[in-house]
Amino acid sequence: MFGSNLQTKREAGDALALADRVKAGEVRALSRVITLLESQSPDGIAILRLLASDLRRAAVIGITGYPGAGKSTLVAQLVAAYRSLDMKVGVLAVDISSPVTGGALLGDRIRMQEHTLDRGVYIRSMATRGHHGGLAQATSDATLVLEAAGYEVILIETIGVGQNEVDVVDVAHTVVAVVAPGFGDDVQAMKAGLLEVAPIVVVNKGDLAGADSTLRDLREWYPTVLRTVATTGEGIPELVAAIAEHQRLRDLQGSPDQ
Ligand SMILES: Nc1nc2c(ncn2[C@@H]2O[C@H](COP(=O)(O)OP(=O)(O)OP(=O)(O)O)[C@@H](O)[C@H]2O)c(=O)[nH]1
Ligand SMILES: [Mg+2]
Repeated sequence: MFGSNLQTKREAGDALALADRVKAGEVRALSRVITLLESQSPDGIAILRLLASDLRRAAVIGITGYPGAGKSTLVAQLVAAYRSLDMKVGVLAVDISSPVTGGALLGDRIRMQEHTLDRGVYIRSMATRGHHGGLAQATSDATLVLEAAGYEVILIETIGVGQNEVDVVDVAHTVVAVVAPGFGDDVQAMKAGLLEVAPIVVVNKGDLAGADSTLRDLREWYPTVLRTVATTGEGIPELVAAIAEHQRLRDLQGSPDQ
């Protein structure tokens, strides 16, 4: 019995040490804690409790939309934009292995590569292992860990099909729905789901034919519809401004959940 008490004490000490390292912004510690939380380990949950007492306020932004719409490219641009404002940025890429575009994880890595040497940027793929609900929990937990580690902006990329869109809405303060021109029926389907919950709609690939008619169509339905070209950065300052405006209004309303 004495032995088990000692072990419990040591474990508590380990948890405390790990929590302190996260608070100090140590990347290896925060990666370790996110991994613990992904596997729903009791240690991870204990550490999360220690961190929760010391939260700073990060802007949590969900970037969601159909496979291949340009979400990762857009996220890389947003990372650059927030870094130029000298903010520490965390990226959580959820459900990145889309069956449609295939090998997207590698693609994400390549597009994000320019940021991986930047100490002010943390990029993490979240493993979902197929169970719905676990995704929301692990992503929400990881967001808290990043917040405790001093990240000021947290971008969550997720594919907005099926139930996932509900997940990102639960976690993010601002959701940006990304569509690309020529998605036709998909855009119609999104109107009934994703677009309804996203205060900001982005028509990315604004350089492609059909962008104008997609913009016109969506502007009849939604107040904030922006055109971007993620590959060149066109429209990114306007998107950053729209996100800031949404967060400002949200803060004014004093949303009860954060
Ligand atoms: N022409 C054009 N191509 C773009 C634009 N943005 C992204 N792309 C291209 O579209 C492809 C998909 O981009 P991603 O950023 O991987 O799209 P994604 O939505 O993250 O894809 P998944 O993660 O697989 O859902 C890539 O080949 C990009 O280079 C754009 O504004 N214009
Ligand atoms: Mg992607």
